[in-house]
Amino acid sequence: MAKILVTGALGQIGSELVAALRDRFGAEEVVASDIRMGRPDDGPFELVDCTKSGQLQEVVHRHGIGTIYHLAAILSAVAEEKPQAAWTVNMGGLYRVLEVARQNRCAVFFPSSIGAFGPTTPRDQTPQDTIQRPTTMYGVTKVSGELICDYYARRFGVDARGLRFPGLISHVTRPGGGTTDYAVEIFYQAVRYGHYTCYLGPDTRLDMMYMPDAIRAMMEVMAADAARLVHRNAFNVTAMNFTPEELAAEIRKHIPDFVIDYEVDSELQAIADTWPHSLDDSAARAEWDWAPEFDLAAMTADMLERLGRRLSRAR
Ligand code: NAD
Ligand code: AKB
Repeated sequence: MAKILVTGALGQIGSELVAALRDRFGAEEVVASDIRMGRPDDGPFELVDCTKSGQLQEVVHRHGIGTIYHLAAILSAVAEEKPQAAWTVNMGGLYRVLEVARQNRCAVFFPSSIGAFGPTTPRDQTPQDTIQRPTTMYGVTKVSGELICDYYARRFGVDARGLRFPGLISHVTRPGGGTTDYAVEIFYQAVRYGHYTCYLGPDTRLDMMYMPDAIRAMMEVMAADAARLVHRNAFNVTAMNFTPEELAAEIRKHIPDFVIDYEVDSELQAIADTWPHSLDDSAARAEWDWAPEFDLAAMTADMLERLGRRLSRAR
């Protein structure tokens, strides 16, 4: 089997995806890479800046790569602070990955986001195919990324597939500068201090997913029967949606004294206010049998149990 390359492998998703891929295919079959040096791991690691074609080419040739999970990116909150850098990394990186994939016949996974939608998109049960006029640089790069993946598939036969993820909640690696990060930070603060000050308003409803479902979704869409895929790319996927108030109420079922208060960050709130409340993921369900396992209650119980154990050991 040709090997797998993961870019941005030290991030929130990559740190768990690499472990899952190595469990499935073997440690030596999965090359983790990032622009920064990682912890010593149980398999190959390469320093790769995804905006540098030469570095990508060299690693793809040397390891005999057949599939690239392209996770390297700048997320929404940081992208609004540094829009030029976000364009360079998100679009420059993806373009180079697709070119290397075209030249070496690699398959590519590209993660899009609820950020690919905008204020004129229907916000409830957002359809798979709908208006996409995002007003953030992150969103602009995600829509452009979806389109260029479709183009490379149609024009050059690159097997590019992808998902539109909602906010992802996880306990292994802290998130890297997104608008939905509150839904992770709240758990660390709840376990440590029983208190969290939220930067989004109490009624901000956003779609979310627990990381085990996200990892499984990536691997399932890449393994899906191509003949069944009508969309191939940018599938809406979701598992739950909630507001900060609703998440706090769920946490209180486990930590009754937990307190949430609010200091709204107007810039992050403005981003969240342009994103969907809930996605319609029926295309993913119909075309490759997508089904999430974790709802709000199951995710909250698992997060608190795992973080509780880990943080108490660290004390
Ligand atoms: P992250 O910020 O945690 O990790 C991104 C990684 O990319 C970091 O380790 C960083 O060092 C690396 N990186 C940055 N610039 C690079 C470059 N030039 N070359 C190589 N590596 C570089 O992000 P994440 O949460 O793991 O997200 C991964 C992908 O999934 C991104 O495309 C993101 O937009 C998308 N996504 C994430 C979420 C989420 O909630 N985490 C939701 C929707 C979509
Ligand atoms: C972010 O908030 O930027 C990400 C995302 C939903 O794409 N978590």
